Amino acid sequence: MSTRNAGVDYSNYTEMESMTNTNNLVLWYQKPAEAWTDALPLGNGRLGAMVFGGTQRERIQLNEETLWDGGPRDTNNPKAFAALPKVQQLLFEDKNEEATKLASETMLGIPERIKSYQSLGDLCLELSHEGATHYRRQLDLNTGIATTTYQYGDINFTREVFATAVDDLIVIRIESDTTGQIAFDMTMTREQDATVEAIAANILRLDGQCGDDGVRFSTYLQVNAENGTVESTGESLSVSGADAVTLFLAAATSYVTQTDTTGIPNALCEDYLAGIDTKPYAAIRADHIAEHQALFQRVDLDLGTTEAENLPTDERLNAVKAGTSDPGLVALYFQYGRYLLMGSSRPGCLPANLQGIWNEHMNAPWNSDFHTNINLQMNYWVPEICNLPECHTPLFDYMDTLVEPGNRTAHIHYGADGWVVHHLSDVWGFTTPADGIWGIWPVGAAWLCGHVWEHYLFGGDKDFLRTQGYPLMKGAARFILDFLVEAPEGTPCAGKLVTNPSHSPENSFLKPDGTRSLFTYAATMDLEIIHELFTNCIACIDVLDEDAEFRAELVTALQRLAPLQISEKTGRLQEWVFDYDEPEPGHRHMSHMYALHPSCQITLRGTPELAAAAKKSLEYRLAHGGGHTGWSRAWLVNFWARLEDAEEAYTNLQALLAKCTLTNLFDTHPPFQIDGNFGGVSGIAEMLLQSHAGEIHLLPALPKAWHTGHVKGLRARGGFVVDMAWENEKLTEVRLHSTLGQHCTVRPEAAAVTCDGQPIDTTHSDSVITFATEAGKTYILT
Ligand code: FUC
Repeated sequence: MSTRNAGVDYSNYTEMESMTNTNNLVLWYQKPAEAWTDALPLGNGRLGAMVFGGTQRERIQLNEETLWDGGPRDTNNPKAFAALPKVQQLLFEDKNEEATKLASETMLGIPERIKSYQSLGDLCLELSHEGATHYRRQLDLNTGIATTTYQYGDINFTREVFATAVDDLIVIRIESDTTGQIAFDMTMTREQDATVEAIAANILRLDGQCGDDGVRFSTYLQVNAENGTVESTGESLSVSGADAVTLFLAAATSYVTQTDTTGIPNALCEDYLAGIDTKPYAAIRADHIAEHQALFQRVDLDLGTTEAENLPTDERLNAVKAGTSDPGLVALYFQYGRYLLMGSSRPGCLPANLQGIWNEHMNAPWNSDFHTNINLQMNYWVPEICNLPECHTPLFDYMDTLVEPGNRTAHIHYGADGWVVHHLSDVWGFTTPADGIWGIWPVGAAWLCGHVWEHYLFGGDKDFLRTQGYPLMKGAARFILDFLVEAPEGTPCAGKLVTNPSHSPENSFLKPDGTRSLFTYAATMDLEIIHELFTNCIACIDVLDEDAEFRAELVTALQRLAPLQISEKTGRLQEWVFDYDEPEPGHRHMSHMYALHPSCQITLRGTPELAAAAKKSLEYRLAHGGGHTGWSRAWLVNFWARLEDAEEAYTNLQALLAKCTLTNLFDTHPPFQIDGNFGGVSGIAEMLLQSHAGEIHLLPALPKAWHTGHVKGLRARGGFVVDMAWENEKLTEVRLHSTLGQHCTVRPEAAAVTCDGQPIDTTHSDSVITFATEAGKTYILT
């Protein structure tokens, strides 16, 4: 006997879901995923899942963010400090090759490689619905639910999967429109280091340990069937004759902190599952949606629509690859990036790594680690402007964990106080130089500290600054103060303070004698990062009104820091201390342009000559094939947005979609690397709103393709939330909500400002308008 519409009543939340449920918030496809990068990602910050949506066999690949190979170890090189003066001398004497040799032998971490973040394993459902029709799978960004629907025989099946942060589980629900028709087998697998067994008629457990003494981990799969039966057969479970089935997946590892791996994975999983039997599926789902939407729905973006909107996502992407413009796909990509950050970086969790949280490998590309010479930072260009500031906090908590090991490395490698991080790290507190000579890049912590200050500029949280932010910044600055040395006579910046040793991340130069090197002193990016850090520290000290002595030390050092240089030969911003030729003029890193973005030492109106030089550098990079990796292309969008060149920004964004984006809209380096997604989102936001130069600039780089649209909920520095609409490239509506009561300067100049229906006093100059605001009030600009 069959009953149509069996299963739960969804009437409670259809209204909530339908609010913004357009095709520009849904990724959808007409066939199951074949490759892992076709599958759809789910995440709650701690757990990740990639849903393939198969009908014969469903694969859901799983991650738990702390499942890292390796363990805590002392990787400091005891020879480093003794070698430092000699290496510095050789570099100052222009003997780069000798310096490279000596530093390679003495200054790298022991060992110099870190271990990988690993997959937790796969959940496999053997559904045996071969030949299913009316197939569709989708990821609704507005609910954070992946849904697969199809018909098999004359029965309609629906499968929903989500990763709930409320119950900290991955939940899978299978329904059909006919009672008693759900039957499948299921198991869990892992390529290595794990065993699977049924520990109850409806519970399957996967247990394992990385290597002999690494992290222990566990995954529980609990199956609750409505009617029908569930049986265990050793390493798998079988359901038959059910009306609907809910699967709960709990996972945990023994990782507690860098030095504590005493967690008990089984007990943790049992805790996650405790009580779930008594919570109805509808309530679990509704709680998940409410929690998800509280973050996700803060920003609404409409860049205009085309007919492409009705196409499946892969076809839309293919159309863009073929050269068409699809503003709706850009809006989808933007919201997807916000969704990915929510999925991989929730408060209390680890930060988003090179793949966010989604990794199917045991030995992932670049170990799916935390690269700090652009990649980790790029991940965090999103949270402030895109209204997810709490998703920024995992980065700060992670930085806290690097302070102690970073102190030791500062001391052992450089005889310095404070904390240092080089170009990559892991969850075990790795702070020494890694991989090769390019790993001797001691400004990783200094760069990360820019995020701390940005978090304050956008949100104004002084407690954060006092208790967590400033101590991080001060420690990083302390290291740099100790590390800086005076450049000797005979060098281009004699008498100035410089870094030595130094790199312009991963890029090499040609010396006049024809030799090639990476290793130098005073690379431009170092000077820019340090300028930024010291300036921010001084501002921070002024806000907190403490540490006058340290402030004085910073002011003196800042005055003595070697300046940026414009090449006399080429007019470009110089990347190194000498005006070297470049063997790879299209190199993916564009480090010396850090001052243009993410920093704002170079601005169009504030430093026009440097901005012109940066533009030349950019054009030169691009003319030689720059932007060939996903993150590199994404950075270009941000640079052009800062230069207010809307069409160049747009061209590079199109290239990001066309050349560096996979079927599931993951960015590809290649291979998949999530930084490009986040860099792309940041670029889109920077095209619509900037606030780095002491003013809120509305639509600074709006391309013709987005001539009519609106955005709601972007954040600007100074504690403002911005809603605006435009038509034919002209603003038609602007609302600024002030959360901190700061003064506000807006470009372009508005004619008048009202608040609560009353006109507000304003001053006008140089195409900007300035007015005072009150916290909690909204201002309408006309
Ligand atoms: C940096 C880049 C590479 C890659 C790696 C993870 O080292 O130079 O292109 O993105 O990080």
